Amino acid sequence: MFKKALYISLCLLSFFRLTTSAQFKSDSGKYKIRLNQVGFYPNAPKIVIVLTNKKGSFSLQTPDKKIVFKGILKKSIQPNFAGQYTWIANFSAFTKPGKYVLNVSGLGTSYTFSISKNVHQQVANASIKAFYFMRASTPLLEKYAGKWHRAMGHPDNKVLVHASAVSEGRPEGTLVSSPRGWYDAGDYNKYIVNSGISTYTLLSLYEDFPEYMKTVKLNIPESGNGIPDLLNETLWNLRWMLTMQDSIDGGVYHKLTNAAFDKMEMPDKATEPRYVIQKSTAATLDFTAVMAQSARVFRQYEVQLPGFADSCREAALKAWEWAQTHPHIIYNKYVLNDNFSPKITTGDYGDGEVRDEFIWAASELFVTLKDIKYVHKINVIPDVKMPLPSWSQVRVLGYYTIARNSERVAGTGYKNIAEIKKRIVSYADGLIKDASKTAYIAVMYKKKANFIWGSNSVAANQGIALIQAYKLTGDKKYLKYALDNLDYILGRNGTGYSFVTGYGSKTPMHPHHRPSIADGIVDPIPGLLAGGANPGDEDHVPLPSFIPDEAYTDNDQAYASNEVAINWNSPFAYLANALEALQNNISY
Ligand code: G3I
Ligand code: 9MR
Repeated sequence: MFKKALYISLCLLSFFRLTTSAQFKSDSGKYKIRLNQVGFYPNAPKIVIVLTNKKGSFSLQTPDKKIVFKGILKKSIQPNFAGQYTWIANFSAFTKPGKYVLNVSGLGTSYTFSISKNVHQQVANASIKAFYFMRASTPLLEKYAGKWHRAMGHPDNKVLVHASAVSEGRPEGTLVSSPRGWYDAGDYNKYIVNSGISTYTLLSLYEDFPEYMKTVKLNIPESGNGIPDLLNETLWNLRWMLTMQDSIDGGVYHKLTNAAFDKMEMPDKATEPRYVIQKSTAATLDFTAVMAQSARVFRQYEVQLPGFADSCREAALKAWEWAQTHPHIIYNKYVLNDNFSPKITTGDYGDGEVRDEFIWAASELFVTLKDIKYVHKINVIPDVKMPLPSWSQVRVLGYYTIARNSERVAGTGYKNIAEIKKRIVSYADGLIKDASKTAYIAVMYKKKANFIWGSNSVAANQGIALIQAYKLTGDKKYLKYALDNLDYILGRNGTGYSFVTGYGSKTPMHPHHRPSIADGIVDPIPGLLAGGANPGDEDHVPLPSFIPDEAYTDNDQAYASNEVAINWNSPFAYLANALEALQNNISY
């Protein structure tokens, strides 16, 4: 009842809010002019959304107020989710590099932004470097981490086997060593299911753009060792994932966590006992997929990493065998906590439907081993659906793998390759249909249902789908739509925030991220993508609006809209880096 009253009053509030916002009251231009706060490529589209209710003109100006371009605002074809039309400033035809502001007559002036080549390079690099900041079991040294250097947290070399995880040779309380890995998110726990899609997405960035990714230098401890830094960073998590497999039976623990979430303290202060918890089919299959992919990717680095690709292949095969004999072991916290102690209340990543995990794992094994038996065993195309990838929905990850490696498997006789490619392209066609009619000219704006917990990863994963379609067809139109979603994340959205810490003029300062909260440093750790607008309000922190695309608050308690997570940063890293790599192919 209370929530409903709150909802109605917040809706009313947001209706009258076109002219005011506490968050931006100092300058209405900065609040009402919604743009990619980082900037634009010289020859790419340059679209800015203006929140006003009347027609008017705009000008592009240098910081010293010299007008370099003039235009007329155009009304959006569709209203936004609050029912209001937006006005569009399009200055794509202006291509001269420099620093600029956009002025809208009667409204004010935007933040300063750049037009330049490589305009997203820094934020793209930071989106990968962010994973270094998420490393468990190592100190972050000042020469790599700057002012965010910190002591080692979570050595994880004495982890307890939880009662839910006992097996032959590993009774309850057995100590296992499971160091390294990335912290999942704002919490300090490590979850195989979420590591699966996150690691895959970074490895896919390498598989799709190897030459570009070889040029990306991140200043991490391994830099300069002959392996691209993206892969170096990914190895930190892969080596942890390998320890999560029970070497006797091949099954993989669902997660390595405390019994309960830590306090808001630095990693080295968080010393509660850690457990490996219950093997699950989803974790074991996600592990299979990532290890099969790793075996393929790291085969090229045999000299630097002797035996690593073989270890990954063996681990993948053993995990796959376990999943054949345990095809439906589901992680369910209620069942687990009814039967075992201590009770485990950390993140679930529970997924009751594992058919998609079988498809993904089989696809990776098929491509790596060039052995058709894996995809013949299961129904790879069970229906017409093309669900957007997320931690719980991984089917299409397998399709991407088959499509991007179609030459590698050409000789296997597999009949579905053309069909899989066709589906990816028609899925992308569905995404872009009418996207330019939306109030913010972006695929992300087509459906209210996109605004869920981690909505920014929806925008980024849509971007990946569009880039896959570009790679399959060579049609540059898909890149423009992918760039729209990048613009969305970097500020052309209903909140006016660039959602990446440290990149843009108005960025999250209070993410739900324990080190950023506890380190006493004003600036949060850079390069982290906040979850984004989510009217679900599962954390019950008051939101400024329940309109789907406005439902965001920069509050460190707001884990449903302002947490950070590896499975959100990784598709963002893919999107930002892929567009950097492809920038010369984007034109307005
Ligand atoms: O998919 C449904 C959608 O169909 C429905 O319309 C919508 C309406 O509520 O809900 C959608 O599901 C939501 C799902 O997130 C979307 O991904 C669930 O309600 C929501 O509970 C679920 O939240 C998950 C959350 O954990 C709670 O379990 C997030 O996906 C997941 O990213 C998040 O992960 C946490 C870890 O548990 C712990 N570490 C931090 C991490 C990030 O917050
Ligand atoms: O910090 C936790 C975050 O990582 C999770 O996404 C979130 C939902 O599971 O839970 C957070 O922890 C909160 C817990 O659920 C309830 N008590 C307060 C904790 C910190 O805000």
